[in-house]
Amino acid sequence: MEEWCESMPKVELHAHLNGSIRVSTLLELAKALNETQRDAINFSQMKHVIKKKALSLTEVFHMFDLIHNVITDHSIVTRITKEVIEDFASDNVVYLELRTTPKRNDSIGMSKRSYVDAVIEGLKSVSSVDVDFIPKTEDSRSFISDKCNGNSRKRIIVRLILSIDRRETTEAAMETVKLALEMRHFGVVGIDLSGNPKTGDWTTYLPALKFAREQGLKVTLHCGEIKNPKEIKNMLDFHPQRIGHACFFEDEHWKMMKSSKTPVEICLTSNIRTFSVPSIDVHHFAYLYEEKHPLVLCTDDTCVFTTSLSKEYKYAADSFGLGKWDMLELSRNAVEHIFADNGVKNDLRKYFNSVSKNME
Ligand code: 6MZ
Repeated sequence: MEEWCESMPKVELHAHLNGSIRVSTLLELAKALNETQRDAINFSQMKHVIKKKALSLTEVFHMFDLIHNVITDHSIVTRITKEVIEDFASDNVVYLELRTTPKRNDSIGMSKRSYVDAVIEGLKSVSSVDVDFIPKTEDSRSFISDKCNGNSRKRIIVRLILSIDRRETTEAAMETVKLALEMRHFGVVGIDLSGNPKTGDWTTYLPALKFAREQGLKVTLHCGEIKNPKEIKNMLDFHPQRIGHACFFEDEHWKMMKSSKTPVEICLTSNIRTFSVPSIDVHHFAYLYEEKHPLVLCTDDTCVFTTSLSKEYKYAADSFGLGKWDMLELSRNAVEHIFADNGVKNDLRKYFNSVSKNME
């Protein structure tokens, strides 16, 4: 099963760039920073957190602050983007929606725009695999069809989602949405709301999220990571294209979700390791899967949770008694919920069809 989950093509729709930084890179950058600026980072604390099996949400968000501290210039943003793409491609992810929060940091001359430019540089700089990130015109050659035709180089389609951090103001959230609109020709397809769920208020981000939707961007929301029934209801009332997590849902929320058929990005390891779900046998994956509700297995943060998309599939198979073909079907179904255009969707459908024939 492990080999099967590794070798089958996969679709990743919920991966945060900085949370997916390579562990070796994180340690290398932290060590270097520790040598030049002793106060900038607590290296031993970082090593300790990386090794921990279970992390409270507070510890997870502290970890993100530690990671953000090592991102001291644009070239590091470019490097980590490049490596994250390479890592997903080597795990046989054929379509990746990578999300990241555009960051302004005046002390290093970084604006939200220059941050996203550095991410795009990272996409361009991958050389070990072929990366498709520029949306094509309807009649252009299919990227993934080359793969069906026996091209042996690994290929990955990447689209970007810009995240609004819950610590941000309405103005900052709006700036991110405007940036996403400007960067559509570089494959930005949507907006995400994320960050510490204990922070901020839904009404702060609503104007920017509404604007994003009006302008044709897709929206996904971190929803129900903690118990907050009112916010969950407001988020579901907004009708986002997808939601992430859905851990603290009550009957009323499940009802709303079922009638709207909103796809759920499921991050098993993340939910278990942060205690958002007490144990895997009570994870809502089982309920949603049985109900045939649209769902997609995702990693969240491969570095922070020491996981990969193959591992998430293996975890689901082992925990819920699913077979190899169930896994491939789950992966294929994810294609229906991507934010990229129908051209990409059709190519991926064809690709999965040809792969499943070959795997028979
Ligand atoms: C909520 C999360 C998250 O944007 O700097 N992030 N937000 N819940 C989660 N699950 C535990 N995992 C990651 O990537 C890191 C940022 O993504 C959000 C947080 O805002 C975190 O700072 P970027 O690339």
